[in-house]
Amino acid sequence: MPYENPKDEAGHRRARTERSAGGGRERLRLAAVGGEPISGEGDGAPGIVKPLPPELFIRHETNAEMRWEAMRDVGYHVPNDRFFVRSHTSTPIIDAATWRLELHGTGLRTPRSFSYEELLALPSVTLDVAIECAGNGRSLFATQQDQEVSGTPWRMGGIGVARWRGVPLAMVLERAGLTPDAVDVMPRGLDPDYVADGVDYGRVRRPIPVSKALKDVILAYEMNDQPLPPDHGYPVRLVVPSWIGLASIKWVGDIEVSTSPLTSPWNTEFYRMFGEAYPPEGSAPLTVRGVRSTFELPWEARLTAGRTHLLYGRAWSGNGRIAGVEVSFDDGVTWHRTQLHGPQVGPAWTRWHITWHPQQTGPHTLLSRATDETGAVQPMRTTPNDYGYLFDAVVRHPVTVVNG
Ligand SMILES: Nc1nc2c(c(=O)[nH]1)N[C@H]1C(S)=C(S)[C@@H](COP(=O)(O)O)O[C@H]1N2
Ligand SMILES: [Mo]
Repeated sequence: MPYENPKDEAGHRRARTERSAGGGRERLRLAAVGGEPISGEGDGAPGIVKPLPPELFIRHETNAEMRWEAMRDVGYHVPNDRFFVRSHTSTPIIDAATWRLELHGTGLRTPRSFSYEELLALPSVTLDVAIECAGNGRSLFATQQDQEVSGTPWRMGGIGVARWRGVPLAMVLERAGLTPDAVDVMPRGLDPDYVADGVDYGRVRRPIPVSKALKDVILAYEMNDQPLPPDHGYPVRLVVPSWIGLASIKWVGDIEVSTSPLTSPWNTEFYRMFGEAYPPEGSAPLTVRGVRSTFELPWEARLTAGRTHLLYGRAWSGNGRIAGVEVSFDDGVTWHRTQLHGPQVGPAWTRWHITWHPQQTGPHTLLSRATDETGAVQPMRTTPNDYGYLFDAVVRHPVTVVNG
């Protein structure tokens, strides 16, 4: 059964087109819808294999968001059992013994395929890289900016950093005779066709330019020293550093390499900015992610008054390393520099901490604001777009201070 989601991007895109055809400007009522665990389904979710205990995850239909408090006292990497899952349909169960990666297209002189064993036998690289969904933070358009956007209502847990091991995509492309005039590379997943609002968009796929493919992309077969878990792309997925998560195609089965530009619904209809601030055909396809930060605290954390609390968080940017993170306890009137600690890998993230000694009980809002090495800093407000992509504004984290 194809999975249909009335709030999904495809449905909204069609509705948007119909509305603009009719000249109407009214908004669809598609605001964030809670994000509480669905009761009565055990620990799983439709299409996801691994358990999703409610203390670690917030479920969103075929997706599961990491709870940030689950990262307190956890090291630099997100363990595989708590890494967020974003899947358009469901996790396919693939037998690595019969799986093959097919390389084909006009941009290859010697198209060929690789078995799992052949890939594992090639020289490997190991990289710490964040994967973050373009929709991470989407629900905050509604809660912070009073804007209704369509799509999965992620809070800030649509991100994770893992240590990925695999083969540089460049090596595999070279072995298939990449031609000098090749321009685009399109990996395609082996998960079921994405069907939404009665339209079959085919298998999840999205082209990346050859220049990016040769730069730092890997065909990963290990995640945190384990074979890739089924939900994260077993046996092999792409890991595309610094780009939106969609580019990191899971369960890759074939890669088309072309001497002419390639398209798919994922770079024409979805994963572009649409809306008032953008041209009618949308922005260019989304690539690099912006700068963001968050606290490793429960949403609506409870902290005791009259005590010093050590608050932790993380910050990340597709532009490179984090230069600094500031925190405000008084709604942005004053800002305090945090201390950065631990590894600071550009395409991954940076941990930070700061102390806070709250005196007054009651509701508080904590703000964190990161700056990256290019000088990009989180704004107080993100320019809206219809699908709620790339929310990069300072997050208003609700906290209640209670008597000890
Ligand atoms: N084949 C396939 N690859 C995919 C997807 C998918 O649905 N199918 N989802 C993409 C999106 S939108 C994101 S954000 C990341 C999520 O990776 P994760 O589930 O390992 O966290 O995978 C990407 N790769
Ligand atoms: Mo995504």
